[in-house]
Amino acid sequence: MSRIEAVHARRIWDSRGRPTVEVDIVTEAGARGRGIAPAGASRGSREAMELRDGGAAFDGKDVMTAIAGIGREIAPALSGFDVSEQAAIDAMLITLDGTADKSRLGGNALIATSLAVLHAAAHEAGLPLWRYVAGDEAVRLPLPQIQIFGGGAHAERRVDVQDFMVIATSATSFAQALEMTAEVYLHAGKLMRKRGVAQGVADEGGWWPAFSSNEEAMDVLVASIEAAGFVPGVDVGIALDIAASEFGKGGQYTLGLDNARLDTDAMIEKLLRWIERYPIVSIEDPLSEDDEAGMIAFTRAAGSKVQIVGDDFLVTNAALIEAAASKGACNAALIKLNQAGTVTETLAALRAAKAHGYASIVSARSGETEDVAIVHLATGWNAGQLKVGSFARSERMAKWNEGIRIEDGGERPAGFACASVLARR
Ligand code: 2PG
Ligand code: MG
Repeated sequence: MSRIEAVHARRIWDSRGRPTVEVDIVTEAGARGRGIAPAGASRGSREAMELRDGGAAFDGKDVMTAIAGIGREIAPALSGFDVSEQAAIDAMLITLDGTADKSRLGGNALIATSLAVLHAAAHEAGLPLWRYVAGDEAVRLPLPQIQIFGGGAHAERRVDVQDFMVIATSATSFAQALEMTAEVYLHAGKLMRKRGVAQGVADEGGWWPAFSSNEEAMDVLVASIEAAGFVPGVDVGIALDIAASEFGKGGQYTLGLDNARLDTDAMIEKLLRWIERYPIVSIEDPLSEDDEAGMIAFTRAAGSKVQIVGDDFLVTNAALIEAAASKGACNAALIKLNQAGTVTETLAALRAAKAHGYASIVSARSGETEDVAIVHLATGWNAGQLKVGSFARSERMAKWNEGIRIEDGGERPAGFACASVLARR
């Protein structure tokens, strides 16, 4: 493969209308790659730091400093590297930044650059991204987790739980999983209008949930699955992202809707009652990022029944995943590129998850763009599962639709990751 010849960064806008970083790379052979940084709203405190300008403009969220850093430092440092040397390039980026949390050049600058390099390499190889990263490995399209209601930080805390999602557990193809979810999403909207609680959509395209309790949301979700003609828990299961770090700290959880203040044990009791009552197959961040003891206790109590996913708790960090595995906290890891900050570190986290028998779910952020790289990576890295938000709004649909194209394309993956990929132990 050939060397990197040109690097150019610009400011574009994400799905919330906020500035973000885009990087274009051109190789000597003329191959092109483009990387775009997504942005989270409910962020783990140990994630790679975004570099934002501060000040009055765009609520302090401008990224011109990050973009200047790419032009001034990253572009010259990249010249001379062969575009296929992803690991060496990422190691150089980490050293160049020089901070533990990537705060000097910015995790947003680094991930956009790292992804642009990967795309350019795939382009130069003449392969779709998923096939390029898969190499000779037989890989499968991921099982989707799709949001029906958005809550928490994505809907002004209208309900405590952040993501009420479904997983089409009886689907035998990616396209069929989407068809089934489309019916559930449609019927959920109808049921909400009938109850007079329809208020548009939240940040990731899920219905904005004007419910009076978290349980009401799950009751309506079960009714929506039935109205769509499916058997809850057989054809379609519920996946929740509690995003508990948003309302819990130091072993205390404040649930606004239920008007309750719970300690770790009471929070676990509540979640276990939900698991008994509803067809839940996966729960993400059930306890806050600082509640390791709670996470271990909950995994012990529920890990044989449901998938327990660490997001803020594991922040796509191989060392944190290894430490959690040694203590029995969680049985699955969410994998977000911008939490890690480079492609190589993201892949290391995914490999650590697999090595410890954890399931892995490649995930988008609440602030997204038209970029569809994560669908290719979830497929090519054989992650097993994919979460990109709801079944509406084009920054989400672009990704689901790309999965359909991969499944339908000439050079197909070996199949579809069915419900057996869901972790239980
Ligand atoms: C999450 C994501 C996606 P955010 O918590 O898993 O739902 O949200 O990007 O805001 O962290
Ligand atoms: Mg989460």
